[in-house]
Amino acid sequence: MEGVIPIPRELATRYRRRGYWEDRPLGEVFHSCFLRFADRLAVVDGDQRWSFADLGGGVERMALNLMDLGIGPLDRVVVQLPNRLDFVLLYFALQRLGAIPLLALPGHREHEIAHYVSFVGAVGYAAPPSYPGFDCLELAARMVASDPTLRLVLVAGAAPDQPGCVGIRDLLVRQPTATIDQLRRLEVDPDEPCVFQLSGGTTGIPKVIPRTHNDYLYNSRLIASVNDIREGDRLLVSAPIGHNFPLASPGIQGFFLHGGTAVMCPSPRSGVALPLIEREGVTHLEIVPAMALSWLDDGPIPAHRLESVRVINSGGQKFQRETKVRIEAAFVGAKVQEVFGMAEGLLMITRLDDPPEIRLETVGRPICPDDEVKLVAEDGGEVGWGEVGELLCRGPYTLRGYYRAPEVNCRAFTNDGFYRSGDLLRQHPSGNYVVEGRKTDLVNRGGEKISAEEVEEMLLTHPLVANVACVPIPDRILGERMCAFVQPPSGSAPTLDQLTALLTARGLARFKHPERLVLVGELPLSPFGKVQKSVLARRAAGLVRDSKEDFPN
Ligand code: AMP
Ligand code: DBH
Repeated sequence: MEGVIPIPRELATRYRRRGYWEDRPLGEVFHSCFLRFADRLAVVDGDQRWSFADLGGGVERMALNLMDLGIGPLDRVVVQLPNRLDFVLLYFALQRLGAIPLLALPGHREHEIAHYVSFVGAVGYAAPPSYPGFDCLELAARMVASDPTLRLVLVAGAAPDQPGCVGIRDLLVRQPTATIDQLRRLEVDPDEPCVFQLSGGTTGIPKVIPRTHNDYLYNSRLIASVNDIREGDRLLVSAPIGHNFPLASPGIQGFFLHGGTAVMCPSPRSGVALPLIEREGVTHLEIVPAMALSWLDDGPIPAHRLESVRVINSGGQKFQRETKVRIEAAFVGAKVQEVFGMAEGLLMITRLDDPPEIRLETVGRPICPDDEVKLVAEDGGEVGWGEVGELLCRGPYTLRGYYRAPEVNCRAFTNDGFYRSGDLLRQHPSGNYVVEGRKTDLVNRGGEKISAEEVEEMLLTHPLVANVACVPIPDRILGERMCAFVQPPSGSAPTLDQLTALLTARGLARFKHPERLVLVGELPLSPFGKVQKSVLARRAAGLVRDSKEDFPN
């Protein structure tokens, strides 16, 4: 497909020979999976409980009806659905057709959605009628009127009376004219994209990541193989379902490959998630640190019966060791298994049988022997063992370029096709990796570079800090100083002196101490749930502009 950079032939041949790439379209693989596990429970969504047989039937009916609506191989559909059964049905129906869902998140708004629709030339947009403060149907109507390619609006629930709108559930009820034979005859090339994922992007609009059938299936098989998924296991889908983590790493794809159940959780709040874990006997969680911290702060977790949980996959952002220890204490019998993942591809993961110290301290290591990982210094040369460097990666499920982004790609990839992640890692004596921060997550205080994460990690141990993010605040003399945005636990708040006392007691160099404290009710989170430092950095800059005096020394 134009705009997609393929993996070079000699590597592709190797990945096929070694069995990583199966050359089967995702839709076909999951179709067999639904047949194979027919009697097992596939999806729980509120009171609805669908077996794999139900799901397989629903997906097929939906695919046929979408075919009637003119959707076929390589057609793009922007999908912005919440964690409900509708997503699962539509996602796998689009896979059956070889169409390409672009997975937007519920938190995206007109700015992003309208851009994605035109950028990828989408023919369809799938959404609920609205999200809080955002009328999806109204935007859809405007986009249909102005966008030359967009012609189909798929609405969660029943169809509203609006041109071009079809209810997603109507696609289960209608009698299709397309036949299963026609569906089987569709030509779906497993080297073409099966989904467009989005990069987290801290600046600008997230970039579009093409993932092929071959690489995306392998991604899920690979990580599911070390996730201890047993018959009858249940995954709580609490982060936005279209994101690479809950969708594919291992997520619902990995669970379905093993005949496991996906329990749809409509909100990551503890008041919703914990009772659902108890009611459904959930065995696996996939959480981001902000979620864990808010559950711990809401406490008391032991009030619920949560002993069904065995594996807590955490990822997305640095998960502090202390938080892992606290969350394991709250979920008695469960182990935190960290995933260092990216929608761009590479996955590292701790192994459940790694010694506890290594499991708590590191983000694991790659799984595939052909994941090529390098840590490099500024000059591009590899750093010495144990030293911190930028993570570059390449492999059978890592992208070679963002979709239609030649200029970005020149910067984001090396000449030999390694993705420059911007993450700073070092290798632990065990061979696992430790995340030290991001290249851009530094405060430059008069030339001294301070890693924000190093300071945050210490501050998080203070009892009056529920969550924290440190960002640069502009300074006339030093260029930048560090400003700590602290979310205190309910009912009390720390002072800067108290925090400084902790850092002094822990022996942290004086120049690394934050020099300004801002208390916030909640840290701003990205649509996926990561703390958005770019928003805080802008706020910090605003604080300086607004103050009459120079920033105090
Ligand atoms: P994205 O490009 O939005 O998929 O985000 C991927 C990025 O999230 C990685 O490059 C890391 O910066 C960050 N990330 C993901 N998992 C972890 C983790 N377990 N620990 C620290 N950072 C992580
Ligand atoms: O942050 C991520 O993008 C991420 C985190 C954990 C991810 O893509 C994943 C696991 O697959």
